[in-house]
Order: sequence, then C-alpha cells, then structure tokens
Amino acid sequence: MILAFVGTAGSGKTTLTRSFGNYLGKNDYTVGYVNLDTGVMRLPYSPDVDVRDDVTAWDLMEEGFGPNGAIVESYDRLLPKVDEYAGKILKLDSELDYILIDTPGQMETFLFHDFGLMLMESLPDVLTVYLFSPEILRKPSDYCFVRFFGLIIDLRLGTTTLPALTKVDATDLDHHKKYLDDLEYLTARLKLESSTQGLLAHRLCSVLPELSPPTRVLYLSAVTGEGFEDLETLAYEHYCTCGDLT
Ligand SMILES: Nc1nc2c(ncn2[C@@H]2O[C@H](COP(=O)(O)OP(=O)(O)OP(=O)(O)O)[C@@H](O)[C@H]2O)c(=O)[nH]1
Ligand SMILES: [Mg+2]
Repeated sequence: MILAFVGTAGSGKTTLTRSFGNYLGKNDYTVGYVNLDTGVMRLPYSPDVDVRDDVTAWDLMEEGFGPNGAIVESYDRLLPKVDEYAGKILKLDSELDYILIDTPGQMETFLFHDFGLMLMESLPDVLTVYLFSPEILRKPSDYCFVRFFGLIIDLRLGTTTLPALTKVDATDLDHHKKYLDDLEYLTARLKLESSTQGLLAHRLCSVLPELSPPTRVLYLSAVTGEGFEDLETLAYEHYCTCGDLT
C-alpha cells in the first residue's frame, strides 16, 4: 500500500511519516519510507528512497539560486529521473506492506511540477492524505476551503484523497469536528455570513455532496497517535476496495 502525505508547509507531513511508520512497525507491518523533499535538512526516519541522493536545495543555493528558485530547479533536475524513482518505489512496494511518501514542504512543487504529477501517475492506487493543521481554521469558510482543497488535490493528482486535520492534541478538537463532520451544520452556518466570501463558501459547500461521496475527515496526532487506527482502517479499505471511505 502506498500512502502519500501532502500538505502545506509545517502541516506535519514529516513528523506523521515517522510516527505513523512507527505505529505500523509496532503492529508487525513492514514499512518503507520515501522522502521527496529536496529542501529538508534532517529527517526523523531513515528513508529507503531519498531525492536528496541526487540533488538538494541547499547545494543549489550555494550555486547561486535563491530559496524558491533552488527548490524549483531541484525538481527540474529530478524530472529526467522520474521513472527511476517510480521504479524504486514500486520495488519497495512489492517487498513491504506499507510505503509512506513524505512530500515537499512547498506543496506547490509537488502539485504544480511535472516531477510530482508524473511520479504519482506512475504509481498504482496511491492513497493521498491531505494534511491541514488547526492554525488555518479560523472562520467557517475555512472549513469549506479545506474540504474543497482535498477535492482539488484529487483532481490534480488523480489519486483518492483523504482530508486529515493534524496536531489534534494541541487544539479544540470538538469545535473543529462540529464544522468538519456535519456538512449540513457548516452549510447552515455559512448561510448566516453576509460577506462575499461567506456567500461563495455557502454556495460551494452546498454543491459538495453532489461532487464527491461523503469522505470522512481523519483527526490525527503524531504526538499521541490519535487517529492512527482510523488511518490504517481507511488505507486497508482503499486497497481492498471493500469500503467506501465514509
Ligand atoms: N502538537 C503537535 N505538533 C506537531 C504534530 N505534528 C507535527 N508537529 C509539529 O509541527 C511542526 C512541523 O512539523 P513537520 O512534520 O516538520 O511538518 P512538515 O509538513 O513536514 O513541514 P515542511 O516539510 O517543512 O513543510 C514541527 O514543529 C512538529 O513538531 C502533532 O501531531 N502535534
Ligand atoms: Mg517535511
């Protein structure tokens, strides 16, 4: 099974890769780790496949690139090797139970660069987990935003995407669940917003049930392990196609 953790900078991809991998290991699964982030200095796990073996963003900065230019250039240089990376990941997948893919800190270099897109196209049935952290959930329209963003990732990568709130050990989880678990409540709440943004969010949330099956939101903590059993169950259901991820 191949799981890819995708999310904005600091959403918890790397920490979750390590701690969910530890959890799987303790449950007697074999786990392979893939690092696709050319900009990360230190990793809390030992990657079996690591793009930094070919290129790192900081080496490119020494060549004179700025921080963003170095990241983009690193994926330009990796692009000719995309089939090689896909081959390495597929080989790992044939040998191990779970492959966990940690994606770049800058999500756009994964979603907007051919390296990320072509790699995902080459891998079978990847389950993408879209991580968002509580800091970005301030107002009702933000909950609508994250639900749609999960769908947009589906659209872009062509994978099945599960939305997951991270760092639930450090937030008022009940408050977030109210908006994320009950789409009708969220839509009704958005109807009360008078701003243009609120109106747009209300319209978008109203069509959400027509656009996608009611995918469950995961609530994860890489610190306490909360939600790991749920993630394991949904990954299993995705691969055996015996569940509907709701
Ligand atoms: N409280 C809490 N903090 C977390 C959790 N997961 C990650 N963090 C913290 O969030 C910060 C970012 O975590 P990372 O795992 O580096 O996030 P990332 O998405 O890999 O970050 P980039 O690769 O730099 O984009 C770190 O300070 C982590 O310790 C969690 O479940 N709970
Ligand atoms: Mg990271």
